[in-house]
Amino acid sequence: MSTPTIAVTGGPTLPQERRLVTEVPGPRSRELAERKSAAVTNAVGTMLPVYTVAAGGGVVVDVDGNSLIDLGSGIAVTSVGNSNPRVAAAVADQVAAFTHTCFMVTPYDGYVRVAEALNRLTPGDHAKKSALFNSGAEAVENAVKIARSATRKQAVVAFDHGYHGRTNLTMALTAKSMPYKSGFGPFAPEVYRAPMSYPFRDGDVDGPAAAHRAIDVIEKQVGAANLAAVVIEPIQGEGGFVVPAPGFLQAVADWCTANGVVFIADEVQTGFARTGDLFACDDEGVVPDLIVTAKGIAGGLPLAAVTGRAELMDAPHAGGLGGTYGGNPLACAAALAVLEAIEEDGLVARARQLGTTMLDRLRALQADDPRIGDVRGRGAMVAMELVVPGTTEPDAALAAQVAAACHAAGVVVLTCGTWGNVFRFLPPLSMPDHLLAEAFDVVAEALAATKGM
Ligand code: PLZ
Repeated sequence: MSTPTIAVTGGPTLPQERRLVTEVPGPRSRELAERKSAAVTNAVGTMLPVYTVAAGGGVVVDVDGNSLIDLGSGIAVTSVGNSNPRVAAAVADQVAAFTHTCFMVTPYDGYVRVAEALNRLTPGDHAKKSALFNSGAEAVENAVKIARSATRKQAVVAFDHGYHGRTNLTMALTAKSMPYKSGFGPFAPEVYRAPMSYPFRDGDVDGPAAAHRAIDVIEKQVGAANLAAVVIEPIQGEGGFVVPAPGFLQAVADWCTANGVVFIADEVQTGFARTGDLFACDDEGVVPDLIVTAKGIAGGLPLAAVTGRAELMDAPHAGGLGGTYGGNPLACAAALAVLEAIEEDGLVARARQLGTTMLDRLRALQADDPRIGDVRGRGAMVAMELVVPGTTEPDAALAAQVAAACHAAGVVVLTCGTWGNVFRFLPPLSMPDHLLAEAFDVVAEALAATKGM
């Protein structure tokens, strides 16, 4: 039987197959892991220490020659596929032309074109402007700077289970202490937390009621008069792929509009076709004042953006925003190629298809496995929450055990969630059907193997 292959420009042609030639991790990876632990701070962890030499389509190939199925996309980054040929070619051309000038010194049109594209594609048809940065956290920080500058107010509200980054302000915005915050304080002041809509754990509280609950906390504990911005992930990522109940986001956004508060959607993880729309806010037609994007925007090159209402974006003084590398020409070239790939390869529709396949599969598993408390997600951003049967008590140990079994069998899976008990699936949108099916066979076997243990 012939194995489908994918041509990776400038790189190898990668057979689209799961192939294990050693244990995982193999001897070469283990040797590199030893060097890593001598040379790299232990504070930077590695989830699955197989050292990568190539990746593309739906696979990651390691130094030992193992080919693993990728259900993580480097945490929702390589949505168009790793080393997507279009992206690889665009970046190669740009490297040959020039690698950096600093947009604040002598600018270039790649930056402007990315800004134009974001202004056009993000939710809402009002006048928009953009600014480019390097990482999700940096962009979230800048969105808050813009909101504070525009409103002349200081307080910021984030939500339970929220994740926004690891810099000082974004640590403050992030909910979970370990591993993100513990021991790293003091944190930025004027950050407050409101309750999220979390249908699996919320009983009968519907979207509008959950919004009412959050708004009540905000009004009583912060006050709209002091509040510059509300920052929210329309589907939470690190916090557990929490999809708020319908109506929640819109009600919070409406309250912000009525109260002179900037509604900031953090679409760092959900953006660029991942959820089966170009942006997760599109699903319910929610129009944020500012939208923060990163990850999937540039196929793995570091790029992030804040896009929003022109009058808000222009509020800070001239020269008030920037950075040496923000909107680097290589990253901009990659982003333009990513947008082309999303459109021409029909990746929004592909995300929906992958999502349907994954949800069907997980729901079938759930039907006779009470440890799968909840199956949820949208598009190619799907999760199962593992619990003690018949309860909502998180079972993180089971999640870790099943993940380890998947890794050993050559499938890259990630966990997440406040309690570490959520199994998340983020395949590249270039994932072929046969590999997705095989990966879920592995997940099913790993779950079955732990039954009754
Ligand atoms: N906002 C919604 O998901 C990054 C973090 C992994 P950076 N999520 C992955 C880790 O353990 O560090 C993320 C996100 C949302 C902001 C960020 C931050 O983006 O590019 O990692 O800074």
